[in-house]
Amino acid sequence: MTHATPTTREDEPGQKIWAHSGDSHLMEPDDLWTSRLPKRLADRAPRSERGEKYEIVYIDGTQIDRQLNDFMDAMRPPGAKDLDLRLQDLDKEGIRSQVAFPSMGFWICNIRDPELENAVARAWNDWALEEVMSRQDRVFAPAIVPLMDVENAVAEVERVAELGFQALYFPCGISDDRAWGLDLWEPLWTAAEELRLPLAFHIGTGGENVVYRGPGGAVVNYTETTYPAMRVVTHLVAGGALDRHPDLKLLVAEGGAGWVPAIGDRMDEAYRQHGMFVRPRLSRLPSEIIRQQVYASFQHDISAVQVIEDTNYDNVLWGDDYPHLEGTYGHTQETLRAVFTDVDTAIRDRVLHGSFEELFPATAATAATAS
Ligand code: MZD
Ligand code: MN
Repeated sequence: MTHATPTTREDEPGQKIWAHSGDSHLMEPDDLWTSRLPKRLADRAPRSERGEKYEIVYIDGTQIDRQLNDFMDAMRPPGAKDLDLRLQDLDKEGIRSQVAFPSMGFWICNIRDPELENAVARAWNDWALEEVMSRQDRVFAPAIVPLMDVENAVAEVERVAELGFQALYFPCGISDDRAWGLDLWEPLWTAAEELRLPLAFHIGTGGENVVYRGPGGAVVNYTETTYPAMRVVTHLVAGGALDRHPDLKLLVAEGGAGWVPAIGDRMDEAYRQHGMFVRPRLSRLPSEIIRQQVYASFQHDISAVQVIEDTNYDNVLWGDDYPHLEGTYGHTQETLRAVFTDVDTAIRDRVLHGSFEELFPATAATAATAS
């Protein structure tokens, strides 16, 4: 099932604005791992239990997340767990394609046993391929990479590239001894660049999500999830990984985009004013590497679009964050009209189609043939 995106970008008033989504989510079935893994592993895979007030997520016997029930219940559009209903939701909201991140799969990076991590990650990738991607051409998932053993990570990256995956999912949070800028990841970046697989980091992963319970907690906690995303960009740019791999692209999903050119300026200032301490030296300024290789997605932020004109940073993607509460389900068209009112058509095209199709060229092909 495919749908025509408007041939002219100038939408008549009231005509639907079509967009790709650079940040959506799959909601995994409860039996994803129990139906695919031997019992000795399935019993330790991510599972959630609903208590009086909280939904608790356990991995390998330990609690790794706790969400207020009514918060989790609020994230339930009709298509959350039903692919056919999801495609109907996409048509209603005006979404052409979605790169759909994990939900429960986000917790795999918390697993500390390499065998369990590898089995759970591979099972998630097989499920996404068989149950979602092979059934239609508008929703595709970034593959989960088992991170505990880099050689094994490279093997899974090569396997999923062969299977047709178009991106790799990474958690923003990581322990200091395995920080993303360290050379230990070099084989992984080499493989991802050679296989043209963008690194798709998503906020709110790899660490605690509720870090403060005082006044303003919900707003503080939400904003706090942006900071590890900034750290990913600074480490992969200043550490030289993106400079060494100029064809490697980095997407930071759901962290907003207005801060990206600003962090480029901060890094340029450090690179110049603290030049005597800078290691490694880079072949380009940090802000140039960011402009050429770093992409970011937002849902509602006005600043994400405003910065494009003023800073010439345009690797900005819009995302529906479907079916999560922070997304635009139910008010996508109103959001797109509000965000893009009086915005240059070329900039709107870039944010709603161009950046996405640059990151995921295969979708450009299907979008072009949409009839
Ligand atoms: C993937 C992460 C995003 C976040 C965390 C929230 C607001 C709160 O009673 P208490 O101890 O829970 O504290 C009360 C308080 C109101 C302070 C606290 O509950 O802040 N609640 C909701 O959990 N905020 C920061 S936002 O982490 C990035 C965005 C919201 C959805 C999010 C939590 C999703 C993500 C991401 O890893 C997950 C997942 C499967 O879907 C949701 C939940 C779970 C975590
Ligand atoms: Mn998201």
